[in-house]
Amino acid sequence: QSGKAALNFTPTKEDYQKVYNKVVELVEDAGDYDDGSYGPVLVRLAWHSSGTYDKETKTGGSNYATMRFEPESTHGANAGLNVARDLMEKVKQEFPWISYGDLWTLGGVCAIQEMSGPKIPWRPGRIDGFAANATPDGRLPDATQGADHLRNIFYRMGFNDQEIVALSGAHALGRCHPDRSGFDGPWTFSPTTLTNDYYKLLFDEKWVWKKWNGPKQLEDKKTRSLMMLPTDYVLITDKSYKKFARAYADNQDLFFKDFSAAVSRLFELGVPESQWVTSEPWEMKTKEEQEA
Ligand code: DDH
Repeated sequence: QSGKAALNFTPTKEDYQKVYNKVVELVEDAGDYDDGSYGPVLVRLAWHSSGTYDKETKTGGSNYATMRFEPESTHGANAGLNVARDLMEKVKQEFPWISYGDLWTLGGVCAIQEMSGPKIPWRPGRIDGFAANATPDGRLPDATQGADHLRNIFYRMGFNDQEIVALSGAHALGRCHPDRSGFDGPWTFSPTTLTNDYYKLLFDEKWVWKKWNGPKQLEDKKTRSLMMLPTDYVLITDKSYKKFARAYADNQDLFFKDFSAAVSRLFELGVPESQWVTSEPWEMKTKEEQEA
């Protein structure tokens, strides 16, 4: 269907900017969802649609948007992402020519930029795949595990330790939901604004195991209102991760620069070079820039 649309319509950067603006509008219209925004869950959708990539077999990644299909849509790690997919479906109705992979990753870019994050260079070219392209369960990180597990998962995507730490800073955004992951609570006091607070809090607060019936997670001793997953906490216990976490805690500009580069690459995983419509990724304009 999208192939047919592509025959008589070649979208330009301005057309994609319209899609971006529609996402902004829908997020605004949606009102006070969760901590006040659908932004975080849109970032998570873009990440989970990309983070299935395996560089050895060149399978997974954002190209085919296979999370539309069962069983990938019902994988434990994707619990709750139907909320984000349903919101993006409203965008798709207005812009039927865009592929789901482009739509979801652009939604993530939009959410990060509009939540005060850095520009995330992005380009279109993903195509809709089939259920047969879906990846097996277990490719996304398991929050109950440790440093080695993180390396296994992210090295498989082609990332190094520095990039693992930079990407994890996305947890400045959003929260854990007991009915989705089983974990509970936000990582920072400003879950709809991207900052380097995630790293600062890791170092500055005293983290203790939460006493509850849920899965093992940490809480800050002072307010008991913030949380860290076991996989977050290893960023300051593992020697290699720790030096990057320290650098990001001390310098938000450095975090933004490295986060932007790593996320841009993350969202492109699994897309063959020949599919890109431009060799240079674009910087989409924020709502604020367009109003200026
Ligand atoms: Fe994450 N993440 N994530 N995460 N993530 C959760 C929520 C959010 C892990 C586990 C969880 C990244 C890395 C990891 C976001 C972005 C990113 C939740 C809670 C769990 C559990 C889900 C729920 O209950 O609703 C683990 C483990 C890792 C890891 O090992 C590194 C990365 C790389 C990103 C990224 O975007 C680059 C965001 C945003 C959320 C908040 C979602 C929401 O609805 O709010």
